[in-house]
Amino acid sequence: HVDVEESAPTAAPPEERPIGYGRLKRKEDPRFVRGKGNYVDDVLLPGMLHGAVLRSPFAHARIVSIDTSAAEAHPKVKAVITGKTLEGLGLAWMPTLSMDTQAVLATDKVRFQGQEVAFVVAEDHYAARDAVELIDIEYEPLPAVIDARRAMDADAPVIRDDKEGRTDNHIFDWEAGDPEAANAVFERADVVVRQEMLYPRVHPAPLETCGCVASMDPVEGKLTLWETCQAPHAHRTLVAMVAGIPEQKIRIVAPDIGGGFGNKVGIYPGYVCAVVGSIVTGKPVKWMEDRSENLMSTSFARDYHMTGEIAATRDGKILGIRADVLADHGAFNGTAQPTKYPAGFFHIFTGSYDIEAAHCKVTGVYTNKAPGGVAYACSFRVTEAVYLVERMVDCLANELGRDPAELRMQNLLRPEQFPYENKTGWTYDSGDYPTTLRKAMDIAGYEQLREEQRRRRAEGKPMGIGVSFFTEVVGAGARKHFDILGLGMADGCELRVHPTGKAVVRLSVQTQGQGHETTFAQIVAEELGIPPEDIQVVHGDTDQTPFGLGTYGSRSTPVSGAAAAVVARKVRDKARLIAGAMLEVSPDDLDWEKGRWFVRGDPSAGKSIQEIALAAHGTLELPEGVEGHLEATTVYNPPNLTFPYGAYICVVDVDPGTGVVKVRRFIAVDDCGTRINPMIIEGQVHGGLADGVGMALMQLIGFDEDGNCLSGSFMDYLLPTALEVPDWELGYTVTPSPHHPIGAKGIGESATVGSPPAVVNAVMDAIGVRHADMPLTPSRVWHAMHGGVGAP
Ligand code: MCN
Ligand code: CUN
Repeated sequence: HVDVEESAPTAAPPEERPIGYGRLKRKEDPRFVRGKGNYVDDVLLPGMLHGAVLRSPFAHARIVSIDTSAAEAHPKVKAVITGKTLEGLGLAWMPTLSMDTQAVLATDKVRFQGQEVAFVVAEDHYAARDAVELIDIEYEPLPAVIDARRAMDADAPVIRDDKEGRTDNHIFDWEAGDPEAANAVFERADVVVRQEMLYPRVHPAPLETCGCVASMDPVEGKLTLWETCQAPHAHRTLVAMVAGIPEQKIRIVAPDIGGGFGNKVGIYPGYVCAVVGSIVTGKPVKWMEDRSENLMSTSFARDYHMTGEIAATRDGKILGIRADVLADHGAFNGTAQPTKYPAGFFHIFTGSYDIEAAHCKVTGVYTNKAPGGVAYACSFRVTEAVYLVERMVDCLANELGRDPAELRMQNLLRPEQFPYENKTGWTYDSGDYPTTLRKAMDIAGYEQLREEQRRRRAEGKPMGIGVSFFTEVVGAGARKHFDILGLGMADGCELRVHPTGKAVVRLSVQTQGQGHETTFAQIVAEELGIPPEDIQVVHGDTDQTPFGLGTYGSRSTPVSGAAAAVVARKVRDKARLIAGAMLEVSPDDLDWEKGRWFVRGDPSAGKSIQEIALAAHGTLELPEGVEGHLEATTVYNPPNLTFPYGAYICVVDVDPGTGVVKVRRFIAVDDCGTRINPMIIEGQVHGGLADGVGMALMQLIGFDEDGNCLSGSFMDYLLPTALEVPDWELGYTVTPSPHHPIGAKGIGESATVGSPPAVVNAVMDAIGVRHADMPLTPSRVWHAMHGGVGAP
């Protein structure tokens, strides 16, 4: 049954009417709530062995010797794999998503604490762990580079001396915008505000850690790899290239995924080791990391040291923005981003404002920390960009003594400026920013809140109101401009309507909790009039789905969602030809209404899509040029990205005695164009807002000066719970994307991107300080209030 919630806004004007039954309950949830999900760790194969990784205790050390004899003598151990073993197979190093190299198992040096050094395969998980302890390694510790700002010092130890001729820790310099134009506006500006800020290292921390089951069939030579993975097809191609296994003999299966948040985009050494373990032992090998391994060694996020500058006239017109960034990429440059853009999409840092000039410069460096980067619902570094510009606008408001909402209203792009070409090369597709900000202010009761704040201040109770307005850029391709390791970011889709009128749609993207099994059925349902429960969504298995680059950067709806709409329209066009033959009229004389073709002027003479499907598979004489059956395929290559946006307002109370921040209210008005399933959208926004509160107030992957990771468990790396977050107050506006077939933009990362600056702006507003860095823990807030760290 189609379960439409009472509150579905069915009376809304057409452009606001959700797609394909709106608030449909998630088709995937019955199996999750009944404990019937099938995660990688649920995969059990006959004779399966278990792997465990030995990791480096040092951040930087030379490996003097490795003695595996005691581990090999363990009665349950089947294989011990070291860097030496892999060297023999040409697999000691693998390419990263940024075209760098990463050690699979260390051979020469370890370069971060937690780096993979050896891999044990044993009969059970416990034996594998025990045997890891039996491996004896002699290390010669080296000085470590932990602070990125020291990475380019003349006396800094060279981390990547594995690369020929390397004498420093520099990775890249990259810039966007026009430096001369920016200089010119900064010179004639009345006011220039400059602020340094750190977006600290954080971690996506999905509830399910990373892992895989590798099964090499020695007879067929076929590798099946069950993986926690956001991009199965890209992984298959990579595995083929790295391991030299022919691509048609590789099957990647991403079963149910317990959260990805960017953590499951890349390939980790454990996956490669499990594959090698299976080849060596002739048995399937499972490897699943634990929580500490996940936090310490897999893809982190952010770690951007930023200096922002904003130039304005005295009456508050923003003229230009500049940014100078030092990017800490850890020991191997493993960030996931399109090849052309080493700093991801950071150059959207001009935000939502009508400015004259902009320039940004980003330098990437190696440090002795875990590799990865970009991950954690970031839309390829849009998180950092939005944080920078939204903090800078507040710094400007502070300098000018202006209300931050009013200052934003003055500078926001106006609806008639769209499509808007910004100063760093993006073309914003559509937007009505002032309406969205106004709506957020109305829901918040902004004027009354300011009143209340004045009252409370008089009583010595610090209360803060933080505003942020963000523009995101999601939905890469086009393939010409956006690729990962040379693979263009376009996505295939296949749709078959079976004889009984039930359909199967096959996607190249991969849900990790976003609800694709529901929303993609809704897209097809909207286009064909087949009810969503009659449409099966297949994804996450390279043997069953068309090629495409997977789910990250909130690209599923903008790219794969578009492919689903296009393929459904192809099927509808074919159905028209068949309906013409069935009704013995010209297809040109047929009109479509949801679910059926009928004769123009005679609505009673028509054929439903189900009747047409049966006829397409039956004995009907099909018209010239029409093949039997009812199916289609497509590859969607987007003409532009989509630019969702939103206005967020956060209200906090700060305890003046302890510095504890209480987020009292949070208002979020998002615009993701046409809304497919409002309930799922709200869920995405709720999750992202919680992430934002977490990053702003409590999350940090920290290190001591020797490079020991101080955040290796959930005792130290804090995830916000229901106690730390308020009841979210959501609103929305709808500005469809003009180039997307159904007008939808992405939503999966909007709230994570937009909310941290709202929280930080609120805390700064409460305590009357210009800037303090995240996470705003009680001690940091207290010190900021009392003129310590972070005071202006
Ligand atoms: N949607 C909709 N209407 C729109 C836009 C989206 O109904 N106009 C629906 C989509 O159909 C989809 C969901 O909202 O079911 C998210 O869609 P989209 O914005 O296209 O994002 P993706 O599906 O590509 O998801 C990726 C994004 C990313 S990159 C991270 S990181 C993140 C996020 O999604 N990871 C998540 N949200 C997550 N949510 C969960 N539960 N788990 C994760 O790992
Ligand atoms: Cu940056 S995390 Mo999401 O794009 O997979």
